[in-house]
Amino acid sequence: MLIRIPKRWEIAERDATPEKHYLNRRELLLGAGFLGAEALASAAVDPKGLYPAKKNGSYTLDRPVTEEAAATGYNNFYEFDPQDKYAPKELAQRFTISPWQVEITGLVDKPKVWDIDDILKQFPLEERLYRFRCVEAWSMAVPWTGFPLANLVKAAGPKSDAKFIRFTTAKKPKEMPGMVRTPWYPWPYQEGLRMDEAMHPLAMVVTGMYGKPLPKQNGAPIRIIVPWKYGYKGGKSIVKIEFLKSQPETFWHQLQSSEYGFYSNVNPTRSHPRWSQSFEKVIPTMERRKTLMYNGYQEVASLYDGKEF
Ligand SMILES: Nc1nc2c(c(=O)[nH]1)N[C@H]1C(S)=C(S)[C@@H](COP(=O)(O)O)O[C@H]1N2
Ligand SMILES: [Mo]
Repeated sequence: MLIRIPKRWEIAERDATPEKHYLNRRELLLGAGFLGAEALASAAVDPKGLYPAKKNGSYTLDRPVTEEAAATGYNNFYEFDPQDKYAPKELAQRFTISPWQVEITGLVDKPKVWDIDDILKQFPLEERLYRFRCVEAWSMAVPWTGFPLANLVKAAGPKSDAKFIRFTTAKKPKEMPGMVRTPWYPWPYQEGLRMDEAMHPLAMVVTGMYGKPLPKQNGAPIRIIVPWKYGYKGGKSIVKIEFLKSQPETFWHQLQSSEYGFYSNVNPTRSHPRWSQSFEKVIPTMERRKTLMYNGYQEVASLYDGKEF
């Protein structure tokens, strides 16, 4: 197995944690029996023939679509590996995603525990091309398959005092070796949006990419994508969606509140305390590009006053 030393630009969100907490990965992998996971890697299955979904031509790119192998082979999914972006692809393969349920709860008229199959039956899928920008400054462009988050919100019937939404992601330590290695992290990974952000037509519930069901390392079977925000706002492998009165605490904000705000809109003029955000590096070539305000999705500007963090 290749143990890779991250390049400088890859040193990232995880720096919130002192390096001494990291145990020797190889020892842990051996101990936990994770070597050989590669052999278990399997292609996503699509028994209902939902993919590829109809393309929505309104979403166009100013750059080429990222090669599928790069977008599905270079991941941030700390539950599987908090250090090595090439590792989740293998380590996530033994993660079980069937059966899968998503609980809708909190300030709603229609609380419900959805089975993933019923979500896929209820909400018509479409494909959209979106830019994607990680706070660490790498970026890509991906054909996501899913549906507007607003459709799920409307189906839940939010009460008038529901002002925020919290997304909770899977916590299955037996299948998530990175989570076991980092007990000091505030698991499960949680994220949140303000209600008007969640209702914006760009905010998406994603169940597939590249015309196929989501690979496990990209957040199967269901994740969120908010293309005008840094990538960490889009929780992977969602199990609960809660409607709340007040702004929820989030994973990265809890770890390092001075670096990761609740809003986290892509903004080239607001540097991260440890690096500039004015440029990005496009995976896999690491070609340098200027970062765009709101990642180029200017239509969201009216939701903000420009000072949000
Ligand atoms: N549950 C969970 N969701 C997560 C993360 C994570 O570690 N755990 N990482 C986030 C970060 S930092 C990014 S950049 C994106 C990466 O998504 P991708 O691997 O599909 O590109 O997922 C986000 N969602
Ligand atoms: Mo990220």
